[in-house]
Parts: sequence; structure tokens; C-alpha cells
Amino acid sequence: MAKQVIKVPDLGGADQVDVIEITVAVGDTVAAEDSLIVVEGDKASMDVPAPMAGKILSISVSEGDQVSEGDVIAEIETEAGDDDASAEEGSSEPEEKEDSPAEEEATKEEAASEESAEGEEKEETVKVPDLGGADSVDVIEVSVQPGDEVAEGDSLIVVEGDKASMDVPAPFAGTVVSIDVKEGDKVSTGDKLGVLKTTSGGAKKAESKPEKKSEKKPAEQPAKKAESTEAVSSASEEPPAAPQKDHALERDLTVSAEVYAGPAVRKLARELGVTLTKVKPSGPRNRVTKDDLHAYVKEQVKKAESGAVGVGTTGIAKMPEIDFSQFGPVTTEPMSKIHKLTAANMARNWLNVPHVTQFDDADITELEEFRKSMKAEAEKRGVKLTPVPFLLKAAAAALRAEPSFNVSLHNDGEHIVRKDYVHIGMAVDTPKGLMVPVIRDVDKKGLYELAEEATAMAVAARDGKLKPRDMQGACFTISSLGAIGGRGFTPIVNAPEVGILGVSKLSVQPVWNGKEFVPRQMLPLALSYDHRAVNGGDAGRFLTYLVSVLGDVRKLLL
Ligand code: CAO
Repeated sequence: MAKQVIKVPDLGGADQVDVIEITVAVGDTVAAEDSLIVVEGDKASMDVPAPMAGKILSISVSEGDQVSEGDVIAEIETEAGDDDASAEEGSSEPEEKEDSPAEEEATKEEAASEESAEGEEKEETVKVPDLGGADSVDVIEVSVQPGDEVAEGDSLIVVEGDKASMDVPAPFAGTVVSIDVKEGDKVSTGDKLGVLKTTSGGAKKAESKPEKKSEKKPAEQPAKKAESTEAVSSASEEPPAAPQKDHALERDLTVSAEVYAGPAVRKLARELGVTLTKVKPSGPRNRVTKDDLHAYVKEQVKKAESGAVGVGTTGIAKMPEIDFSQFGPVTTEPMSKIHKLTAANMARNWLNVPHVTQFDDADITELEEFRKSMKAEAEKRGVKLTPVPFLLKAAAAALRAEPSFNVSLHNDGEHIVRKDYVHIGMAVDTPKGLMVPVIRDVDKKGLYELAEEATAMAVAARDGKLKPRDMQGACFTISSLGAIGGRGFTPIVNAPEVGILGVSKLSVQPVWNGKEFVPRQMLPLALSYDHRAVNGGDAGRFLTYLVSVLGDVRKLLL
């Protein structure tokens, strides 16, 4: 057995390159030419392969590091006889690496005491804390690698017992010198996990402490990178590891019924906003690993970029682009501003509002008799008395009688705004698109006044003369297609309102009066509502009240 140091090879002229991937872990056995790390320069990335086969003892670089030719990448243990395999790099320190364990320990102690005496840095062994009764647990994740800077409490490794997994946190801030376990190992309370190096009082940076090897051959060992390699061989005597009760296994359950993942993975998922249940696990016992998370995020980004995921969080795929001219002659024209706005609002309301639509027919035989009897009088006043003013008045009465409809949901999702005014929107079909002017204080206005205002608003809408304020503040909307036709339709709630009444064309229907069928003028009504704000019972009462008022308009006087 021999230890060899692997260094960054000739970079083809580049001064420095970034380490973009570490493809091995401490403890891995690699074949010669297996990729160890991937580095990336200005124009290209490259694998740095293992110059010889062996077992990775330490890795001295981290993702994101900048390295230059000659920097130490890793330390590898080769089979005896392979010592010469790495001509220039690995052969530099074989004797030292082959010290007998006793000698090595002595050297380590010497190094440690030198460091302590200087009061600059100290190395401490990190041990497996109290496992809360478990005999041994599996190492399921190694969260750091030699050279990593960690803060106190950062996860070093994740261990897992029968029912739970837990982080083993860094007991203090410092640099990871070595991690002496690998994924799949079994460990027990008190086992050595690795070595952390700290700077007492923050006296000196790690760079200022050249490793043993660089002391001997400074030219060959860039100080920064050498440090972590040194750390592996100079791990000092192990101070007694205080049992870390705070992190006892039973207190740090991270297995939920839904997903199996270590705390570090959960933390990363939270940071990335990923719902862990959506991630396909690839770890042992279906555990979600960091790689799984990264793969999931990558996939989502790819999908989003390719348009496979639609607007917002709906997950609806976009419509494919179609060249309609392949089927026949077509012309393409721009949508009006109103049309585009309407399209966006409709899509938003349709997708955000859980709609329910309730249907009924109002018997407006008497209302129609009354309306027709008043027609001449209305004309004298210069107004047209259609069913719409009656509908406005009846809806206002229903909003007062059933105030559960005269509300909006607050954006915070925690409040309901109740309105003590009754403004009603009236959908108007215009050549430029659908517009909804608002008639204010409908409950306080008479039928002639409402008829006049409705006509004026419809004319203004068709002439494009509505002001923004004319279209704001509605509590409820009426959409009447009665003059156009149709037996019924399901209108879309005009949020933030919570209800809309769709009125279709009245028709004479045979109605059973208890003795016989009689011809009655029936007006089909459809009430759509936002089921987040309004319950079916409220809607039933609202529509029943509305139907009864339209059936006997004298009730409006009560
Ligand atoms: N059933 C049968 N006839 C009806 C009726 C009904 N439900 N509602 C109105 N009528 C009759 C009127 O009485 C009138 O007849 P007379 O001239 O003989 O009196 C005729 O239809 C035309 O009415 P109108 O359209 O002039 O006036 P209105 O008050 O009925 O409607 C307005 C006004 C602005 C609501 C309407 O013009 C309009 O634009 N409707 C379309 C609304 C719309 O597009 N909704 C869909 C929105 S979602 O895409």
C-alpha cells in the first residue's frame, strides 16, 4: 500500500480553471483514468482522470474552487507496486505516507501540539453523538468534504437508524480536515467521523499554515490546496467527544409518512422551493438524495423552458402552435386591447375561482305584463324599459337579503370583505369586445332611473366612452343574453366579485299550477359563484329569493 498525491495536470495554457464537479468521494475505489473531478476554463471543460488505480483517501478541492496546474486534487492509496504509477505527482511523498501507524500517530501528535502551542489552529475529532439508544446506524449521506468551510451546526453527515435519520452537525465552525466515513458505513456512538480544524480566536487563516509536505517541498505544493491533504495525515489525538444530546436521534426525526429524506436534503428542498413528495427517490430504501433534488429541478427548468409547463402553477401544457393555413385560407389580425384584457381576466378567473353554477327559471309573466303596461309611460320619459332594470333591482334586493354574496375574498386568504353598498356590473357586448360598466347604488334607484342609466352605460360602452372608474367597484354582475337567445349558459365569475347572474331568453312554458298546465313566461337564470366565498346553501337562498322577487315585483316594495 502506498499513498499518492494527485495534482492538477497541465491545463493547456489556462492559468486557472473552476472545479465544476467532484465525481468521486472519499473511500471510493477508482481505476486508472476514472474521472476524479471536472474542471472548466473559459472555453472548455475537462475531466481530470486518476493517474492510477486506488482508493481515494482525501479530496482537497471543492466545487467552485479555482485551481491551477500543480494544485493538489486528492490523495489516493494504491496497491503496493503501484508507487511509480504517478511519475511526477504521486511519488513525491511515499516514504512519509508509509510511516508505520505508531510513527504516524506520533507525527500527528507532534504536529497537533505544535499547532496548539502556537494557539492558532486546533484540530478536533468529531465523533458519532449519542444515538438515543440505537446500537449502530447507517451513514446515508456525507454532506461535506475535506476542505469545506463549515459553520457551527452545519450538517457533516446524515445517519439513519431503523426509524429516523439525523444530521451530525459540526460542533464548531472550521474547516473539514477529513471525513473518515463513507456512505453505507455503519457507525456507533463515539465512532470517529472525521476531523475539523478551527482557528482559535480566529488568529490565522488556514492558508498561513503550510502543510507538512509543503514545508518540505514548497515548490510542489500550492499551500491552499495542500492544506486539506495535510490535514488527513496530521489528524491529531482525539479529544473526548462530548455526547451531543441536543442532536440525539429521537429528537431529530426527519422521516415523514410521505417522504424519506435526510435533513440536509430537506433543507435544500426548502431553499429551492421543491415539494419533496414530487421528487423521485433513488437512494437506499427510497430515500431522496441531493442528486435526486438536483435532477428534479433540472427537469422542471427544462420543461418550463420548452413550454411544457404552462402559466403559473396550473401545470397546463401550452397549446401547440398550429399553421391553420394548411387547412384552408386564413387571415390573422391583431386582438383589440379589450379582447386581450378580457381573455387574460377570463383565464385568470376561470383558473383561480372554484365555480359552481346553479340554475332556476323565474316566472316573469306578471313582470312582463307590468313592464309592457309601463312601456308607453317609459318612452314618454325617454327610457326603454327592458327586463334588465328589473333584473338589476331584483339582484340588488337579493344582495341585501343575502349579504353572503356581497363580499370579496381578501388577498391575504384570511379575511372576507363585506360591502355595505350595492353596485352592479352589467355585461355589454360591444364591437371591440366585452365591457362591464357598473351601475352604482342600484338598491337606492328606481326602475326608470336604472333603465336610463343602463341604456346610457351600454351606449357609452359601445361608443368607447367609458372611463376606468365606470367599470370599477361592482359587487355583482348581470350578464343578459336574453335579447340574443339561448336557453342557458354558465357565466364566469368576475373576480373579485363572488357571483354573477347569467340571464337567457325568456320563453313561454307549460307550468303545472296544481290543477292544470298553464302557459307562463319563464326566464332562465344561471347563478355562478365562487365556492370559496359562498356556500351552496347561500346560493340556493339567493337564487330562490331572486326568482320569487321577479315572480312578484311587489315584493321589491317590502
Ligand atoms: N328574454 C327575451 N327578450 C329579452 C330579454 C330576455 N331575457 N332581455 C331583453 N329582451 C328583449 C328586450 O325586451 C328588447 O325587446 P323590445 O325591444 O321588444 O323591448 C330586446 O330584447 C332588446 O333588448 P336590448 O338589448 O336593447 O336591451 P337589454 O336591456 O335587454 O340589454 C344589454 C342591454 C346592454 C345587457 C345588452 O344590449 C347586451 O349587450 N347584452 C349582451 C351581454 C353579453 O354580452 N353578455 C355575455 C357576457 S359573457 O360573454
